[in-house]
Amino acid sequence: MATRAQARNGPVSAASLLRMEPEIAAALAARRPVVALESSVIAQGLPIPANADALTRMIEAVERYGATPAVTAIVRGVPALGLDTASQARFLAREGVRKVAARDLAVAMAHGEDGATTVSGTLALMRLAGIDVFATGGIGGVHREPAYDESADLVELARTSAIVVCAGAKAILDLPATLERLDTLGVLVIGYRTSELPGFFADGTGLPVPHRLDGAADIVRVFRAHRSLGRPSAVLVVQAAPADASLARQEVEAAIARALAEARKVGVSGSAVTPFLLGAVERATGGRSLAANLALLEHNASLAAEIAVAMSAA
Ligand code: PSU
Ligand code: MN
Repeated sequence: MATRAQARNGPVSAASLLRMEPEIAAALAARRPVVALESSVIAQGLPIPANADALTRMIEAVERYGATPAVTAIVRGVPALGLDTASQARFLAREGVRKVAARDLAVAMAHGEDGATTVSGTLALMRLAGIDVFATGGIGGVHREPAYDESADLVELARTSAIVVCAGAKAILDLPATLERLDTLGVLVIGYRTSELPGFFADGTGLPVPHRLDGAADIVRVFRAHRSLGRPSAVLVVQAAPADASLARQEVEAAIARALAEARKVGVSGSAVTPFLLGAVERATGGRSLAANLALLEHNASLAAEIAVAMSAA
C-alpha cells in the first residue's frame, strides 16, 4: 500500500498504487511476458453476453501463446491489473461502471468507483507496471462528426512507450484524418503483414501505412530501436481482422451512415459517442459487426502475446 508521502510524490512511486492479481505480479517479477487488455471494450463497447465471450477469448488467446493477460481497470477506486471474480462479474454486468479515459483515472480513484479503462486509460496504467505490450480492438481517433471530437487515445499513444496491437482505428471514424494525426504525433504505425490500414471490422481502407513488418521478432527489434532513441511514443501494430469474419467495406459504410444519422437525431455527445455508434452499426449489420469485433479482438490478443513472448526471449 502506498504511504501518504508516496502519493504526494506522484508517479515515481505510482507503481505501488496498483493492485495486481497474484499471477500477474509473479509474471512481472520474473520478467515473463505480460499483455495488457483494456476493460472499456467489455463494459461499454460490447453488449451482454458478447462481452463475456470477448473477454474469455482474449484471455485464452494470450495464455495460449504463453503470456499472462492483465486486464486494466479502476476497481472500487483502486487501479488494478487483473480482475478478481467478483469485480469481473460487475464489469461484465456493465452496472455502475464508468468509462475511464486517462484524464478520468483520478476521479474514479478519489470517488472509489469502478472504472473501465479505454485505450488511453489502459496506456496510463500499464506504464506504471512496466508492461510493454497491449492488445485492443480498434483505437479511438478523429471522429467524422461533430467537428473537433478527437479521442484522447491519440495523444496518449504519442506519449506512451508501448507496443499496441489493433485492427486500425474504429471504422466509424475519419480514418484518413486519424492516420494524419498519428503521423503528426509521431506514433509509429506498422502494418503487420499488410501495407494498408486495416478497416477494423471492414475488410480494408485503401489507405497506405508507412511501414510493413511480417514477424514478431522484427517488431520487437524496431520497438527496441525506437525506445533506444528515447522516442516517447507508441509503436502501433495494425493487422487486418481474420478474413472470414470481416465485412465488406461498402456494407460497413452504409451501416455507419445510418449510425451517424441516428446519433445526430438522438444528439449523443462526449464519451457516449463511440459506444453509441458501435451499437448502431451492430444493429444495422444484423450483429455481424459484433461477430467481427470479437474475432479481431482475439486475433489481436494472439499477436500481442506472440510479440510479448518474442520480447522476453530476446
Ligand atoms: N473498441 C471497441 N469498442 C470500444 C472501444 C474500442 O470495439 O468500446 C473503446 C476503446 O476503449 C477506445 C474507446 O479507447 O472506445 C475510444 O473512445 P473515445 O472515442 O470516446 O475516445
Ligand atoms: Mn470523444
